[in-house]
Amino acid sequence: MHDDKRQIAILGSTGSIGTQALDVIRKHADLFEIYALTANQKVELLIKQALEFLPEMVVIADKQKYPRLKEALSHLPIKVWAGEDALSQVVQAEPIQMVLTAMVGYSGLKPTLSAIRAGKAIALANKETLVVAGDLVTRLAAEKQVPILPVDSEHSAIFQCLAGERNNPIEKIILTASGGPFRTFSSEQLAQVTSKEALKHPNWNMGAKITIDSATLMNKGFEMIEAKWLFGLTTDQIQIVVHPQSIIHSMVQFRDSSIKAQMGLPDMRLPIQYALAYPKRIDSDFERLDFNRVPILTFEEPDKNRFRCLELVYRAVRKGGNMPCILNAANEIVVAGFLEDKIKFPAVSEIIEQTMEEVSFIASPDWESYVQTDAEARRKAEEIIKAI
Ligand code: MN3
Repeated sequence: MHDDKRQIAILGSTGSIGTQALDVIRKHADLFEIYALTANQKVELLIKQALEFLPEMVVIADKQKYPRLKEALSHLPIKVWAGEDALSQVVQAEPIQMVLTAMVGYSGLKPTLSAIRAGKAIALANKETLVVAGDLVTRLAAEKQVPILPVDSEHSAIFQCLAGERNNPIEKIILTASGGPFRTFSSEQLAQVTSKEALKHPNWNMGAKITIDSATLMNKGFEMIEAKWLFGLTTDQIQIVVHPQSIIHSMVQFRDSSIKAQMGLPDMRLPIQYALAYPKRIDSDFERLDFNRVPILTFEEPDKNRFRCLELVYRAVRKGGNMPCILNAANEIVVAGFLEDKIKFPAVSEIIEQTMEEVSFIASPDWESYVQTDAEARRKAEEIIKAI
């Protein structure tokens, strides 16, 4: 078979994380091999990637794009599948060693659980998976002894700070936030911002959904939940600090008061590469940080009044059960609405809050209840948007 190269499946290969992961893999063809690529709809890019990386299999979630994909790859021995269910099947293929989950939102949950069930190491870029069902996911991963390697830059930073600290408990973590494009805006200014302005992130180059989440600070709230599950922490052990330069990617404080930070220029390829090659550090030609050219690093407290989504995240976590799932579903709907300019910026948190109040609460949800909750919360949020 494929000698000793690490066999990788990428869920969401045409998105921002997926394409950056392929950049890393292209440069390290001696270490990694692509076994499977999947995309939601961008069929032309998927074809291009398949022709370059020659995976064993490709999946397009949007079934209407199947004929085009099939035809374009018909001269090659690549298996071509379509549909959501195929995503959960391909990740179980025997030779796959690691699955990079780079899909957007709730849709990443099911294939991630499927990959864990099959014992595949997870490079987790789909934070919504842990926001929605962190209990299910982490329990299953522990049971199957499957490592979940964070790709989110903050969580990768924390994970890197924990190297060599196996028996030293975390006192707290300091999760840094850039503050997004509207960090200095007043409430009045926030009421007028457009999706176009929100899509201009100051430091990080990311997909549309996460960029809007960064502008509302929902992303940081989600990352708080993600950290809670990944590192087994309480919310009291997680401090969010706004650090506009995005040089410190997060920190860990230990019980002797020592704080370790992981730093560098903001470049998602580093946390992607760290997860793919873990536990090894491998070469990179990424631009190096020169401290003589960073005049100042600043820190400030996040403002939960101007950025209400952050407050809603804490409320959802305190409540527990299916509440974070409701929060996530409502957020996916309002972000789509905001991107289509159907709603204004302040309505984002208002609609989420109303959805959280109106969807039925379940204290100990199982898989079925998560599926139902997600559907109900989406319906409710859509209804509220239509009524505006
Ligand atoms: Mn992040």
